Amino acid sequence: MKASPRNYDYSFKILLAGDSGVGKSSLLLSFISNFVQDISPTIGVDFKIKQLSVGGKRLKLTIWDTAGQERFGTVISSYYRGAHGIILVYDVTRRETFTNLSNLWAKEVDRYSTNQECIKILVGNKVDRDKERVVTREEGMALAQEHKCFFLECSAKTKENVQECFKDLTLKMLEVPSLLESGSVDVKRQILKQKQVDQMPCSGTCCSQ
Ligand SMILES: Nc1nc2c(ncn2[C@@H]2O[C@H](COP(=O)(O)OP(=O)(O)OP(=O)(O)O)[C@@H](O)[C@H]2O)c(=O)[nH]1
Ligand SMILES: [Mg+2]
Repeated sequence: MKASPRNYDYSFKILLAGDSGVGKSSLLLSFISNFVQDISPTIGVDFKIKQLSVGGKRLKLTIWDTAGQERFGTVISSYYRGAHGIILVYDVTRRETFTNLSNLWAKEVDRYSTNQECIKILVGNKVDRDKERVVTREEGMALAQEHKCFFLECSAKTKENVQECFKDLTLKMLEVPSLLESGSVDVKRQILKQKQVDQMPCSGTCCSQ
């Protein structure tokens, strides 16, 4: 058996953070599939893989999603470890989700993320509920500037700016040499692993002639 051809140039780990109910899983689902549905709160940690081409590069994105509530210490550090990109999400209709980003989430990111140059994007979700909006775009932009994040407002429900969110993030990651280096190390590791599997002596009857 031959090693499977390498079908991506970089492998990146992206994660979603923010309060419960802000729409992290909905954003992920909206990005991954065309199907937008009402979903239940996340329990534990989940991840999805998406391959796409951005800026002429073939990327494999592993996007991690976890519960905004009830998280456990040991899980948190492995969740953040090695992340190349972090999406910090708040709900534009719930101010506490916005203030918690500074009070809680940004601190957690600083404490646990291991890539000094990882790219962060602040996302104000649920802009389709404009009448209920309590956090202005200007406030979002100011917070993003304070925490050295990029900024975007979007709606997982209408899909407005969802593709852009992930695309902008990956484009920025592709500009950072240290992230490219660790992203391609991961690719090399995967190829090596595949080769080792392919070279393993066959234990079945297929080679016994
Ligand atoms: N109107 C509107 N509702 C949304 C949007 N995004 C998510 N929702 C709804 O908000 C609720 C919470 O969404 P989730 O995606 O489960 O939120 P979460 O951040 O993953 O929550 P946890 O898993 O508990 O951390 C669901 O009822 C979604 O349908 C949006 O852009 N617009
Ligand atoms: Mg969720």
